Amino acid sequence: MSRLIVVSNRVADPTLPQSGGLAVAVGEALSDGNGIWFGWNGEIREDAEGSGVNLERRGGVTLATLPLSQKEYDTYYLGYSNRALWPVFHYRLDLAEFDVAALEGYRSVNRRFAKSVAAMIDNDDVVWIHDYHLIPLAAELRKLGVENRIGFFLHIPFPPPEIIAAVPDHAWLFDTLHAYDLVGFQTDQDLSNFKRYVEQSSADAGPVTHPFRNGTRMMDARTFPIGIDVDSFIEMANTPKANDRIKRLTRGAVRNHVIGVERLDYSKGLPDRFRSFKRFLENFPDQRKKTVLMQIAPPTREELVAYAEIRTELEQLSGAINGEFGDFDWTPVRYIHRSVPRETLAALFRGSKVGLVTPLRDGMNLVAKEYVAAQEPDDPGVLILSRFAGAAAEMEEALIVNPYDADEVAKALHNAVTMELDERLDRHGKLLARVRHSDIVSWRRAFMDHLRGHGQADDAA
Ligand code: GDG
Repeated sequence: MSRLIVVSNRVADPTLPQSGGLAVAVGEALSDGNGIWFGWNGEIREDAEGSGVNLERRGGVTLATLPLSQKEYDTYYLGYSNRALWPVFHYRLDLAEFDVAALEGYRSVNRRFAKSVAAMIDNDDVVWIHDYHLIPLAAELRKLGVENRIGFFLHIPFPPPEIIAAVPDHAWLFDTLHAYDLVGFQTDQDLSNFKRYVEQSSADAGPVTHPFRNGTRMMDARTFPIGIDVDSFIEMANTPKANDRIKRLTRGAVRNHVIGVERLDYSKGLPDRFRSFKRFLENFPDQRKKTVLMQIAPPTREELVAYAEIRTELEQLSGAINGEFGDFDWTPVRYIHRSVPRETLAALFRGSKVGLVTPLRDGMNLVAKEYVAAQEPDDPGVLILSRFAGAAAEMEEALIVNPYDADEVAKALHNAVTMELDERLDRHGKLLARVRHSDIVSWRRAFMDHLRGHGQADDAA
């Protein structure tokens, strides 16, 4: 039987609470099949480069993992993936650092992953590779003679070619995408940026046709907006324990709980969000003691300077807002720099009148979808969503804002906390229908159908 082999940078134990969107999505995508999830186990070991693949069975999934050496971690993971590609793909050339040794580490880990994956593949297996850490993996697999169907999904945005032009060796990197049978993006905008890039980099080949041609192989590129497991999230938000948490959250004088949840990453726009919340307190003094912003921001990539800086900035901002506006009986910003269990998140979403999701740039943003799913259908809260999240392309009944414009976000906050029930019901009903329509199952099915070659010809993106 044809198996699905998923490859991603990090393999997480699907039975433990995780905090990465990819981990959540892939764990759910594999749990109903005989799939294998291959990738790094999160360990750094000096003998890593000589070590074999460790196989174990967890929650219906076979995990095939290997460690990285310190040098691999520093170059492939921190250096190229997260100091160069992550900022560039999030339109932040100002934060990108390019380094030849980092690029070499990136290439060599992709080669090492390819050797291990090639050794596991049977003829009719299908391989699904995830995210920016592993762009050249299919090209490395092809070099080893792997002819299986291989797909790639980019979880983060694909920037315009004018931004990519600043990346040294970008032609090498993006040419390797042509080794895939299928390349998936979150939104039509990402796909169109990719098409423009291909067009501009093959100027003499004429306008790009769809699918893209590469020697004898045809690469198809399409949009597959990722979603969540809606029912399991609803269930999590409605347990007796969740009800108890919601009671504890909402028993004081504060009426308007505003919730934000994301890894502490500069792409998520947290300092701008705090400034917008401050503007809301300034512009709408009557809402002051009624409103609290709870921001949960677990640490991520702490070794990188840009992440240490944003942590300091947020601590200063939350302290300054609480110092200026807070009172003996009211703390306007509750900032939690720790990961919290998923069930607690679901309860906090349901107990909060406003979901404030304002990234400066985001591939999709699953938190926006989780917030909508968690709401009480008879008395739902309001989602405020950045126009720069991929999710904004679908979720048009949210209050869509420009996260750089503090006055606009402050106004949306006021609109949200004062919105009448009829309008909240109407918006929420439509949003929930959308979140259900493009959920995690439809995302995986659409991608796998296209990858296996059974996709609909007429739904080309
Ligand atoms: C990438 C792309 C794309 C957050 N804090 C905690 C926690 N989380 C969970 C959320 C959500 C997930 O992590 C985050 O997913 P996002 O989609 O919001 O963002 P990224 O991690 O940046 O994910 C993104 C995604 O991939 C999927 O393609 O949507 O654009 O950047 O599920 O609830 N979970 C727990 N504790 C926390 O403190 N348990």
